Amino acid sequence: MGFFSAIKKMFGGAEQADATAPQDEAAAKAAAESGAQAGAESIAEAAAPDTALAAQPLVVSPADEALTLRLRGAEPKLSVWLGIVLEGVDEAGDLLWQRLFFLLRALDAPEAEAQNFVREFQAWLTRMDYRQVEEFRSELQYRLALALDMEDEEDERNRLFLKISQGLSRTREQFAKGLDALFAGHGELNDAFWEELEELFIMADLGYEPSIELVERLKERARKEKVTESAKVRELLMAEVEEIFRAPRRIAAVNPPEVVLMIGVNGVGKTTTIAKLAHRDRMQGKKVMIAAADTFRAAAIEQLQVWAGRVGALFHARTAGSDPAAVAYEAMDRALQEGVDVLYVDTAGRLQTKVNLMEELTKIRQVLGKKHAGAPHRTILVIDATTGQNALSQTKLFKEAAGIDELIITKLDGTAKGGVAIAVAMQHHLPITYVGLGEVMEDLRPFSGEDYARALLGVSAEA
Ligand SMILES: Nc1nc2c(ncn2[C@@H]2O[C@H](COP(=O)(O)OP(=O)(O)OP(=O)(O)O)[C@@H](O)[C@H]2O)c(=O)[nH]1
Ligand SMILES: [Mg+2]
Repeated sequence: MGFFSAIKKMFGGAEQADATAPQDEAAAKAAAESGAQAGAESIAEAAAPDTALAAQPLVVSPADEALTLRLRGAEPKLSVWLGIVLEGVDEAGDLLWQRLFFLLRALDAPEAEAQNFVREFQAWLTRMDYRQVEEFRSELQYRLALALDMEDEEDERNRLFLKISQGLSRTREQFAKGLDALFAGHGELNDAFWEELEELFIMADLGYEPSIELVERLKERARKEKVTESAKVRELLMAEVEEIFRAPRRIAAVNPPEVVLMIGVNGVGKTTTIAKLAHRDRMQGKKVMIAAADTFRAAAIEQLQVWAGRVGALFHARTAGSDPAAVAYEAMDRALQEGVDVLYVDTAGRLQTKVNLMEELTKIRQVLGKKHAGAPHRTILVIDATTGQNALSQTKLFKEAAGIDELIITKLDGTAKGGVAIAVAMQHHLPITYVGLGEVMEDLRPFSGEDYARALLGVSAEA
């Protein structure tokens, strides 16, 4: 999508906005007017009567005009715009829908997409039973950022940094404090300093070998950059951690449907992470299918079905106890026939039957690839940060048996073991693509090594 260029044009630099304003406004108005009529019928049949959207007739009232002027004069940030349109709106209702349409139109969103966005948001509010703006404002902003493709913008990046920073607060507390004490206790770099640093890494759950390796890398960096004071090591560490997370680029091109295989031991968050990823895709207008190739428990299949329903994804399953590879095969077939953009395949995570589990994964991979060349395009290992060192052996095991393209680290919120991300990335040279920072949809966020390094070391965000 990418409406951001349009947004910048409309609300951005004053001179430019003035020069382009008349055309933009006229075009937006014309688009909104023609869309409002076309949209009215589809809404009438799709929405329940009590939540029917009033397709706005776009009579420019003085209030709308005032709102337009304020948006134009505002700092070009989604949070600021949202703040303006939500002024005086305390709960879900006609005024909220009206204002949301206003914002989406002002941001040049095609009418059908605006209608769809509001309708889906209403359905979500009903399901969650939320009424007060306070309860859903954050989710609303998250959805807008995804739908408008604004996640890379400064505003969202700051929000993300804040989230990572909050999530890592317990890890940081332990780590940054230790670093401060270490720097205070040593002026010049010497063996005692490096030994203490190594201990600190081990305590932050980096693991024995990775800790030794990291200290070696820092020594090398200090030598190259001719650093002799301990106080400078914080900067070296920041640069090194960023470097560790700089994973080699992979070919992103896929022949649709893109197939994502989710693997990991039980309880790490595979199923909820699929739901969160599917939600992101749906917000970006993709057609998604989720396959329940975890056929171990009936409850697991039901859990996935509920999630698929919530995020608006197609769902494919068989009864509990069925062959997981057969489920994957059928889902692949359906995904191809129904023109799905992304197919997520959930798998079971029992490690106690290690050999079987790995054989099962191999079989799933084979049937997917047989039906659709190149599939699975992404095999994602989900690891739970709270398991600490265990994450390292899990990664090794799955890498050898099934192959891994990406890592997602969940439950970074509230753990003091966040250092494990560094250890895994360093030992296995795998990209971390997302991190889980809580249980709700917006808590799955793209991973940024730079933000992670800053958050861990207690350095504030830079744009
Ligand atoms: N705090 C927190 N909880 C999370 C996060 N991700 C997942 N969870 C929770 O972890 C629990 C297990 O998640 P599931 O998605 O069922 O895990 P799974 O890997 O599918 O588990 P099995 O199907 O049993 O193998 C759920 O209660 C989730 O809400 C996260 O990032 N933070
Ligand atoms: Mg599961």
